Amino acid sequence: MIDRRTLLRNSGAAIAALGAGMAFPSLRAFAATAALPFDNGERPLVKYPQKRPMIGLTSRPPQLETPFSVFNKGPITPNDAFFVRYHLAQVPLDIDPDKFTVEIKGKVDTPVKLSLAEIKKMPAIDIVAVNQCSGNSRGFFNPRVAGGQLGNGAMGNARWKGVSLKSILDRAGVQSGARQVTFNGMDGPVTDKTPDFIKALDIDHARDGEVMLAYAMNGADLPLLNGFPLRLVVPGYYGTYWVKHLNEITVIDNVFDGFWMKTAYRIPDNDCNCVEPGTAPKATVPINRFKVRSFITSVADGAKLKARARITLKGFAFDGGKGIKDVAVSTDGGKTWAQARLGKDLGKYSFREWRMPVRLAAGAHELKVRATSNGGEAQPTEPLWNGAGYLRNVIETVRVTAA
Ligand SMILES: Nc1nc2c(c(=O)[nH]1)N[C@H]1C(S)=C(S)[C@@H](COP(=O)(O)O)O[C@H]1N2
Ligand SMILES: [Mo]
Repeated sequence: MIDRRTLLRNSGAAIAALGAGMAFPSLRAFAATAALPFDNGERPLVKYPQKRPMIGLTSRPPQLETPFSVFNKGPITPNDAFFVRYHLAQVPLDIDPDKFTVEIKGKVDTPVKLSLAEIKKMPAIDIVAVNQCSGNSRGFFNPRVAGGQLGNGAMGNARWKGVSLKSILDRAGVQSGARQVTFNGMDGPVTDKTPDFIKALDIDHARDGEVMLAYAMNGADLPLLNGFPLRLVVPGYYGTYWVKHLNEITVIDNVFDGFWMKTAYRIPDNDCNCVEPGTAPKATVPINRFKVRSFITSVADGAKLKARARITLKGFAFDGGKGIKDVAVSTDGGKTWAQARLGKDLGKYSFREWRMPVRLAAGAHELKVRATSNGGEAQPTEPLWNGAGYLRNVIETVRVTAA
């Protein structure tokens, strides 16, 4: 086994090489490409430290998508297949877990700097939760929008272990008048024209007992590119809040007005969080909880299946934290629907598997899947549009032929 220090040192060197514009050592060995099903969807399959070959979107900073076939293997996304998203090119490469500290400051009675060892001594919680980028599936937007043209692979589901943010805040003692908490990680911009990546949560949300500082993912240390050694986990909320390499937590008595809250990651402030394509919203709010979604993972678009054979369709659904009430499947383009059987419940923030046996007559079929949450939220039949390409959750369609 490679020890962690060697692994990290190697990871650092490999990523530094990329940053310097040099070819990544194993890149040549993975000359394969993947094709996402929209215009200009050809992507290289790239190999990064602690990751299997992933769909590469950018290399500076690294942005990697999970190959969709991974999601058919089970409801937990393996660490080496988990997607990666960064905004700023200065990714921290040399993190010594023995020297790492996270500072809690601002409107608190006792500002503290906690080491990883101290955090690991506190009572641990664990929770299975989906992390999904706001722009997951942006490449399917029509009309197209600016931003990373992602397929459906900027999401993943993991068991996170760490300490609740509440216990950390209690330890420092939140003062009266506190309104929000801000989160900053060790990565930074290359030039000071780019604003540092800092996110904020309302104080009540921060103290709900579920928002956590995670140091483990699926029973192992966080991979370097997923926030080693400590990241924020905000169950049910889009990935933008899940600050990686978290080392600075500040309690404030106002509403944070940094770029990544005030200007970026905002959605139309109306019932559908959508606008007429090509128009701008009147008012916006910070992006927040996941919209309900569901996918078919067992058959790919364009698949050829055996006519009249018993085939078990399979996939998963998730939402922003009410949990999945039911999943319905159509094999006739949405004319008729049947209930799928739900798999094991891993918690209200997790992927929920579903399966349904079908027999398809010879010919072309449009398979559709539609989830409803325990809160009554359903997926739209037509895609909703917003200028940032966020929140996609239209009912998915997979076209197959049976012969
Ligand atoms: N420090 C830091 N944390 C970050 C980001 C970042 O750029 N820097 N990006 C956020 C966004 S937008 C997403 S979608 C998630 C992605 O988490 P992952 O890379 O572990 O999949 O990280 C979030 N946390
Ligand atoms: Mo994101």
